Amino acid sequence: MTRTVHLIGAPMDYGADRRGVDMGPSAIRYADLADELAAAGVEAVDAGDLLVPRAEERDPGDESAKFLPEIEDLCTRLADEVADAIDGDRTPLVLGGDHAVAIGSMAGCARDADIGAVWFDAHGDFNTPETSPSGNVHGMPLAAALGRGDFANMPWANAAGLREENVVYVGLRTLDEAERDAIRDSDMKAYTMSDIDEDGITEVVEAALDYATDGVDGIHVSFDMDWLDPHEAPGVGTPVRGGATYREAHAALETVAERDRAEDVLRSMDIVEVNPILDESNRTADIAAELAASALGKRIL
Ligand code: HAR
Ligand code: MN
Ligand code: MN
Ligand code: MN
Repeated sequence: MTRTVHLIGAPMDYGADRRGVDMGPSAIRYADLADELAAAGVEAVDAGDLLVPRAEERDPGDESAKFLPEIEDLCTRLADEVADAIDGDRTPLVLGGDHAVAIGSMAGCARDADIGAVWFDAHGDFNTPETSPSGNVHGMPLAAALGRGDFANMPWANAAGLREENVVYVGLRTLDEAERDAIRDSDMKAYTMSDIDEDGITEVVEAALDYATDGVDGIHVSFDMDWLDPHEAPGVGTPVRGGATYREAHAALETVAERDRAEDVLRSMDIVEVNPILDESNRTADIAAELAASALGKRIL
């Protein structure tokens, strides 16, 4: 049966310091996303963008987690739409926006199911309002989903069926100190860039998928474009050198697609942190569109 992809734009930048990621959904659509998805053999239904009031009209509020009420509002709506799409046998593909949108994606994905998550990111995104050095919520989505720290009292942010032992990082390369300790003490699995150097991307992603899919109904794939090396994908707000190559990124998501073909594991996905203002000729958005297609089954031959 042909897969139906339910596209949702989440043009939100409340979670990041630098403006611009709110233009991510437009840039990714402009990068021929529809053609890429057609080439992947899926049917795509574009549900348009969620409405997001401009950050300038709002007060950042509490410095320890800026714009949290605004993020709650957006993520609550996003979670409902993701859950409804999955109910209707569609695969939500959320276009960010900063990574805080993943709080909504995961809450929706995990509403009536046990899920795992595969987190492609330079960063750990495991700060809490207590540990965050910046107060930027895009550095916190996994802690929010798992109900860590202050997030324990925020049911809207928690992904009910997300099991910590099924959360896997791929290609980490920078962590804040408290974040590192929290990840070490957790039941999550973390593969760093060094693991990719040693074992190769395909082996690492295969192992990540084994963890993420173990005993659950399906997985959410969260893809932060800053996982790629900044030479490949310059249009991101918080670049970190030493990232994945273009080929590694495709190989990673082709490996996800292959597992999905065999075991039907992919419930939802988001692609986040594309910042067109910092990009070169929409290159990062272009790659984002291509990577979505790889994850959803596009093959060369
Ligand atoms: N760890 C830092 C913080 O919490 C930086 C967060 C980074 N940004 C992201 N997340 N793009 O993946 O402030
Ligand atoms: Mn991130
Ligand atoms: Mn990141
Ligand atoms: Mn292209």
